[in-house]
Amino acid sequence: MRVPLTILLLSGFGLTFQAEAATVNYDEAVMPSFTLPDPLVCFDGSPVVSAEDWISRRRPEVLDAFRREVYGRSPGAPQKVEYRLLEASSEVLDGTAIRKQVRLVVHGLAPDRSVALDLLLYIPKAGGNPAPAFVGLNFRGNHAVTFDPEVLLPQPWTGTRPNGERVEFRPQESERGSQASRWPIPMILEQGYAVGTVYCGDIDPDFHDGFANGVHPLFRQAGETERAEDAWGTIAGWAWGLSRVLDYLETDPDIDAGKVAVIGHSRLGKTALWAGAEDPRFAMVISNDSGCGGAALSRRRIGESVERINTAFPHWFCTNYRAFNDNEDASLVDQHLLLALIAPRPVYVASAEDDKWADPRGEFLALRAASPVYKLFGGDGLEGVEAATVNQPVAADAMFYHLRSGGHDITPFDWQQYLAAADRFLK
Ligand code: GTR
Repeated sequence: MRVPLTILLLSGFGLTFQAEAATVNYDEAVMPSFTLPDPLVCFDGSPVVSAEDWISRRRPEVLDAFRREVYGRSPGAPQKVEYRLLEASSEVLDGTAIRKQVRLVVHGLAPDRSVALDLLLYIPKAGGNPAPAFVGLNFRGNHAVTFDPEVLLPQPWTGTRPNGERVEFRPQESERGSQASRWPIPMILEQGYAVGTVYCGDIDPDFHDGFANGVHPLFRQAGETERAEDAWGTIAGWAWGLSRVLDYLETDPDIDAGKVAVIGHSRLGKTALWAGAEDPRFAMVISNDSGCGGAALSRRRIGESVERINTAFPHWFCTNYRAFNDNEDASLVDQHLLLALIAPRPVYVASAEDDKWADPRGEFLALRAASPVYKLFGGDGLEGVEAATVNQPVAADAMFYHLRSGGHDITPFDWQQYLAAADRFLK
């Protein structure tokens, strides 16, 4: 049974807050009232009057607030990365495309520490090189995004949860192609785009282990024992990994690195948004069903809440984010400001009708609330749009949204819309 949030808050006992933590609200009628931080008012109360003002004063402070309060602070580009071509073929997909599998060996502060990110890249032959590209992380290994038998299995890993429980990832041949419906590679190539992907677990395995594995230990200072409250979490680690992929793409003559869209579904959609906010080299940013901590407004507390996400996934965000458990109004930011950080680059937010956990309406409203920033740059905003009709994309210059019928997934329908939007900016 759902207990309206207001009743729980009015009853005013400590215990009720615990009860509230176990409650998920999907009803706007009992949503708490809130005021979103104004994109065009600086934290000191001064107005933002121009695009230059946004770039020089407001954007840096908003970006810094997201680093401090939400995702944590990532290191800069690593000092040393090696690129190793593991495999390549110019005769894939009936000779229409090139495949490359490149290992990015990323070194940390200590010379003996590194992690290996295996990038799977398909490049269309038609249309002339260099090609614009889509880049995103995948959930289960590069071999899962395609039935292509030449795609290498990811490296296995093992780890330990704080309670001592062992976690293992042993990639299986039988999983080849198991996520292929999410990656319509022939369709993307036919439309003239390259597509690149890395298994997210190459960057940081997705479980809570106190940041013992993945990229985080690479940048731990010698003797450092305590993690800072604003130290980068796993989503920031994944986003940082996407920037390393872009570093590589800048060296690949087959790719137009100035025309790379970063894309992600769900937790990897949160990641795509943060990658796009942190790294302005991404020319377009696409969030598919990213929900809480992604495109959805946190203050609505519809579906997954900040408290729920911090409890279920304590490794995704920085420790400071927990201060906003059931206390969203105390944050300097909300997720519309994350979308605003992408301006004036094209941003695409997509939701699915039945994906209530991700709060589709909250995703739409966040995008709409980023409009004033896009308008500063001379674009149109979505302010006039009340709601999206199912399966009918809406756009205002560089801002795109659709609400697909169906559930939490990324489908060929979603990709068709992303490709059409990309055609307007990346061709
Ligand atoms: C859910 C999580 C969501 C979303 C999703 C996914 O369990 O609550 O925030 O990230 O996983 O990544 O599929």
